[in-house]
Amino acid sequence: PLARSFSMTSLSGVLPQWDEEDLPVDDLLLFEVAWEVTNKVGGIYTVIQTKAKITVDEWGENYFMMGPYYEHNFQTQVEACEAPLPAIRGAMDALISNGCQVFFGRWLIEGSPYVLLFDVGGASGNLDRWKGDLWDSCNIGLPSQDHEAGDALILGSLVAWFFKELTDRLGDAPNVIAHFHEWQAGAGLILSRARKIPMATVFTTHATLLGRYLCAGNVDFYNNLGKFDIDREAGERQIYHRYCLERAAVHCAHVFTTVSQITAVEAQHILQRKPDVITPNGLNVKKFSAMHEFQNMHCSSKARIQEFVRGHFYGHLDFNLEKTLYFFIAGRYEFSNKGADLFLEALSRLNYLLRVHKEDVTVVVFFIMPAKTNNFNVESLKGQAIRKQLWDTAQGMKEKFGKRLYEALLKGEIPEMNNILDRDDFSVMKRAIYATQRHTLPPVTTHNMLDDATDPILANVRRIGLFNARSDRVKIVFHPEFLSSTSPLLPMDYEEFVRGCNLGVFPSYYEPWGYTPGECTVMGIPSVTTNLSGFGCFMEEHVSDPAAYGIYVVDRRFRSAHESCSQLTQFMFGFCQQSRRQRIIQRNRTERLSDLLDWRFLGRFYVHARLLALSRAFPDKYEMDPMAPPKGFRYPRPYSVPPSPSASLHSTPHHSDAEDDDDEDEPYDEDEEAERDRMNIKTPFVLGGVPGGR
Ligand code: G6P
Ligand code: 1S3
Repeated sequence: PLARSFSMTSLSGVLPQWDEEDLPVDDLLLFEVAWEVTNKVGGIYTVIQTKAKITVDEWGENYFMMGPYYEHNFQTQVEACEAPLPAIRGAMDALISNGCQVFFGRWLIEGSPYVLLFDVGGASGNLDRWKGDLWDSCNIGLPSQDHEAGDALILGSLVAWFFKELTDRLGDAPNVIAHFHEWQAGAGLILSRARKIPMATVFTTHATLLGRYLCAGNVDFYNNLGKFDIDREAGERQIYHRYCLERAAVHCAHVFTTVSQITAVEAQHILQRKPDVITPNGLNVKKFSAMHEFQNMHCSSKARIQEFVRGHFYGHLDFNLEKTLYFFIAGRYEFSNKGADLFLEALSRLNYLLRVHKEDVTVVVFFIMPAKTNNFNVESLKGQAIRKQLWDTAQGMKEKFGKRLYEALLKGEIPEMNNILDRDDFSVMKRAIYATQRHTLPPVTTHNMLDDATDPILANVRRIGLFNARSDRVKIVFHPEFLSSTSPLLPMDYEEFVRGCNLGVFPSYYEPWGYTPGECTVMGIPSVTTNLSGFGCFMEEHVSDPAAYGIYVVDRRFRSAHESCSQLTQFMFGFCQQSRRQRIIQRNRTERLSDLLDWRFLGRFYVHARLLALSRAFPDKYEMDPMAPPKGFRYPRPYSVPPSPSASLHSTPHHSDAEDDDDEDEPYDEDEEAERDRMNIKTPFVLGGVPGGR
């Protein structure tokens, strides 16, 4: 019986209905194992955490996450409780009575999933014995100096032990599905399979170990995928044992999945197995009741970024903030893997183009990538202090002015405007203005960098000469620390900052998925991505004309570095030439793609993988046509975009001159267009692409 039926429909209506068979979840238990459960390290945490809600909606009390126990994480994120099933309690007790610590509770995130956490440190006394067990079962040896691999083995041994105890107690029903993420969880899968534990297994890789290493070096990775001697490459990088764990886990799993098409190609070569299913990463998308709420939020967040800019560029504010655009790149500081190299080169070209075309647009570009620092630098702090002082001076004058005006009005007089402020007031104001004089250029970085001379961003800024000179139309702010709402410089959290920007630029070279452009999309902020990132490939596959929706995909796979850089420059230059009204229209379109990135839509690929694993592990009980993955889908081109590119600027929300009115401030209500797109109706009247254009 399909006890708990699960609906993945009812999104925008554009996305297809899902008619795949539901899983009989009441007869099953689902476990997901990952090093990042309650333990934030990187992107896998985002996957696990955002997916929890829909998985709990589907599986209810039959869903459990497993990961390492850290006291601090447990105390701050987990509410301890007793496991609901006697078999789980029994399996836990078996481990506990042998001196291992296992903790159970509800993870306090949306969906409140159950978590089972294993104390890796407390079980480290068993490491040598468990290394022997691993060797006996699959001939993989771990060197003593690799503590991370050692910890992964301890977690894996505890997990496999737990599954043995559990399935012994459960007998034939309910059946267990165990889904393992990334190589750190791989040992649990290898040992479970070696011990023939009766359960359906799925393994998902979020990046291959060797792929990441090779790309970070100076290697033409994608053109040589089939040519690497992978064993030797892994050995030379001293990751042979980790690579063996990863590859063994991939081959042991009933179903192997990865997060994108591009990583599937990589996995096929580097791990020597073609993924059975692509499981793209989604987000837990929240819709506002008012459709344009996100536009208002852009406006208020942008105002806060403008405040920072007023301080940072004090004395150099000769550019119009109303015509200033904010671009940013953010993420872990992997200079070339995340495409910061290409971005800087393209910014240098953009600066040139804006100058020679005498554009009045200024672009302030933020690099939010953590590096080693010794706190904020004096010049940046001083900038904010001066801005604050000017603000306080203005407020003080406003008070005085208002009081005197009020007194005069009470007497029935119109005051003499020239006398309403006295000489002292003017002195105070002049002093405040003198304080804004500076003899240095506004700093490129906000912090004292420890590796200033060798830092790759700074070294490249020096090479291209983007020092925030008055004549530069592209200004650089390198913030080498993740953002925080308590910062004295830029007191905003990441989400608020993204909302206030105009364009996220993520020209990655190695990016199995890449959450950053997806996060921009669901907030209605356009972004640049590449066809070497999982997200970029996904958008190209599922959206006709992604650029019309504010997703610019740079071709880094089939073009030379120089050509990719030119393309990125053109995307950014084209973006700078849009009017405010066009940007508003484009943001509306971008935001409409969020349904596509919602777990309520993308969760179906996980369901498919689980069903496939069940049909392979228990073929007598579960049947499935292994050749029938969830149906493909393509988001239609916005109908308001004219069919011929001649009528419009390529890759912009195609427009007419008539609406190139920069002062046009009110958000263009695109509801009507959105509705037409939903209903697949052609726009009845289109003047230059925008319905109702004047
Ligand atoms: C939102 C607001 C508008 C504001 C605009 C700024 O759409 O609703 O009031 O003018 O943002 O857009 P911009 O692209 O110039 O940052
Ligand atoms: C990986 O994390 P990363 O930033 O090291 O996994 C993420 C989640 O699947 C993915 O978004 C990212 O591209 C990978 O690289």
